[in-house]
Amino acid sequence: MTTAATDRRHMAAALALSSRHLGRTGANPSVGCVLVREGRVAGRAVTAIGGRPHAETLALETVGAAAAGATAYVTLEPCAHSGATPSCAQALAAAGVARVVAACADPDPRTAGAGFRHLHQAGVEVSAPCMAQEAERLHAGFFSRLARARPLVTLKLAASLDGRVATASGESRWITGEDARRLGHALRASHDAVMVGSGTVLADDPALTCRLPGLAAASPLRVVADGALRLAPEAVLAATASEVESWVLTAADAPQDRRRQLQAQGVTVLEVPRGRDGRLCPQAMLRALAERGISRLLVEGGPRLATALLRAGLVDRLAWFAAPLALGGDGRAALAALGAPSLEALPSWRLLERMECGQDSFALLEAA
Ligand code: AOF
Ligand code: ZN
Repeated sequence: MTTAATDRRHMAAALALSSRHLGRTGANPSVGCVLVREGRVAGRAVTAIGGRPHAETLALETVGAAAAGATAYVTLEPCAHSGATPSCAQALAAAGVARVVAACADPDPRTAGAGFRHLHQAGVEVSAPCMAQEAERLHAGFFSRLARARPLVTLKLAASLDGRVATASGESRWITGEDARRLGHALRASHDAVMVGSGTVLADDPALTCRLPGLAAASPLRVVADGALRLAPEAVLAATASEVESWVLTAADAPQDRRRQLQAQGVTVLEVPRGRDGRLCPQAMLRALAERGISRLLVEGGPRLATALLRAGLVDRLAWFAAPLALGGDGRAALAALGAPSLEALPSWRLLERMECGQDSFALLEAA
């Protein structure tokens, strides 16, 4: 096998590892690291849950002295900043790693090339990029937060074949089946936060947690976009705020007594300016989340919030479940008017993944 092919094989393993802790490493990207010595995998690790320790530190710990002469495959440039512990670039060099293959550079200003420079100066051979496109997809949330000051936004929709989410009377449980719901919960686990509009909270009183066996701790933080602060203290999201974090994005003119009541229950209330249409400004909502470390945001509806984000061009990915059911024109549409004057004016989507999910079908698309 050529060096390039071997590098890709090990990098693919590092990328797979990195995907395991997506949405669980706080403001830190989930990085994968594979240590290879004499053609054999000697150790591997992914950034710890919560974001620390970093992947390289953990992988080096698993191999001890055997790191000498090894090649490290990392999905991101090793960090260059040291604090309580040495930087990953320092740690790799100090352990005697001979070569580092990195998928892509780290845009964090504390690293941004300094990790590579340090390795180089320490006599470690550096090869990068390697499978950069795949790595950029995995680290897209982290990159988005740093470069655009907003999280990567994935809009999840579960609709009938004709794009309806409820009957005319509002009945929506359950349009998609058990398998689709399980995948929906796995999606939650791989995101830092899940957001809904206040209409959805009033209609469904959702918990928005991950209820897959063994993955309850992977539940994302919950966010409600709620300009008028309609979230009732009795709502599940408010009542369980001490167990799983709940944040409410609201306007400065929201009722003070309701705000105090929710805060007393442990709900974090954040103020966001209104846009010209009187609704919470979508850009400002995302900025507020990014400022607090949210890199991967899953939006679960309802139609108003989904439409506002789409109209503002703020949806990066669509996670679309389609159920084998037609609800007809009197059913409630998944999306409200997008106001596009022509087909060309609408965003187009590139298919990343498609799969069957019991009776339903699932497609993951990214903005083209
Ligand atoms: C690595 N390996 O596994 C990760 C890295 O807050 P700190 O000190 O943990 O630093 C966070 C930064 O470290 C983050 O912004 C990103 O640049 C880098 N993440 N680096 O070498 C890792 N997760
Ligand atoms: Zn590091």
